[in-house]
Amino acid sequence: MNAVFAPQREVAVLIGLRRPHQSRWDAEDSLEELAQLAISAGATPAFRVLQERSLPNPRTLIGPGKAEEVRAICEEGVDLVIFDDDLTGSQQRNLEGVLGRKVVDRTGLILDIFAQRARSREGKLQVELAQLKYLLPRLTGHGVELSQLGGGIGTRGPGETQLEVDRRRIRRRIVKIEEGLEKVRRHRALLRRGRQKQALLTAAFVGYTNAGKSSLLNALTHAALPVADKFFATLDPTVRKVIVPGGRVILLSDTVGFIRKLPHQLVAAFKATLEEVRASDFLLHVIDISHPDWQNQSQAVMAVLGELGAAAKPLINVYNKVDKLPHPEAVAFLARRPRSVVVSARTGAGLDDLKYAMAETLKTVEDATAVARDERRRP
Ligand SMILES: Nc1nc2c(ncn2[C@@H]2O[C@H](COP(=O)(O)OP(=O)(O)OP(=O)(O)O)[C@@H](O)[C@H]2O)c(=O)[nH]1
Ligand SMILES: [Mg+2]
Repeated sequence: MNAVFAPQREVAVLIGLRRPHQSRWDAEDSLEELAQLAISAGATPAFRVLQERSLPNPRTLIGPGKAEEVRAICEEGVDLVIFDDDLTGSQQRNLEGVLGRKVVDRTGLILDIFAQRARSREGKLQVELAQLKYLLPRLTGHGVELSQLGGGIGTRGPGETQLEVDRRRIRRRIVKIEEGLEKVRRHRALLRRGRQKQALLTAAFVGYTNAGKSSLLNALTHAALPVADKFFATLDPTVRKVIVPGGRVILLSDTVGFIRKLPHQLVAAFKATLEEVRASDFLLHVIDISHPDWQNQSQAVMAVLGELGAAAKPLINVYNKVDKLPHPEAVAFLARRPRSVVVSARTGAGLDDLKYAMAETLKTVEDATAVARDERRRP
């Protein structure tokens, strides 16, 4: 690519709050993850600020002294200020006033990444829906306070009447998108019914973003799905066939990854996509065992599965990226846990074990279905 046309990466300062109950480690991990998100969105996280506070400041989240400190940092060529905590509409506006820079929060950042990645019509509609739902409560007019300031720079903007018009327009658009997505959902349900008629069982990959779900699907099925060392590389679901020991075919579906504090607007908007997870016969939970925070990541995934009503599904823990560990033997104990395999999508290690585990799970799923059927038939 010609460097002249390469888009300039925005320089960002990241800001986190550490609550008294939170360990420094926790707060720093969360800020580190925010940095990964910022990079995935195309920004350069150049500065980090962590403030210890028991209660967030209602006006600006961080205290006025800290805000002054951040304002000084902004002079160092910063374009963008990213908060790890969610901001209300008025906090965001107050902060933009104080700092003189664009301000976004974690949810806004994640929504931005999704908007950049969405390719399919369905993906784009879902992201737009989440963005509008995020925007709606944040659309507050300057109203009285600013009209008292007498106009001029910074006071121009939508007045209350314009805002009401905007709000109504947004609500209409939300209804329209929801109708469109309902059609997508019905179409997907039809496809699923077709698969059920052919008695094909399905397993869905779930896992933290960047855990290696798409890489594993590629390794198991010789597909060529895009993979990337970025958060949320995959948004649209894909289905591929795999043959497991015993000769049975399983349909594997890959989908969007999860993250801690996954915006609820996104979970709700991605209902059509995430239905693949809910409707699958069992789950393959991919865990990046080389990540220092894998246990918390795995818990975050289970929490989202709970939100989706899929926590009780049969599940295989797939501990991935074992090739990255300096002492792979140290995690051999994980493979001895029930329904757990240790693998590497990169080297292919453990993939046969994974296929065996799938064949076994398939048997238990079918047995359970047969029992349920017999019970229904019993007079
Ligand atoms: N060393 C190593 N790297 C891996 C392995 N599996 C995946 N990766 C790398 O991890 C990064 C993420 O892989 P993806 O397959 O895109 O992960 P994903 O879970 O699909 O991520 P999202 O779609 O973004 O949620 C890529 O850079 C992969 O090359 C592995 O077994 N070993
Ligand atoms: Mg992926």
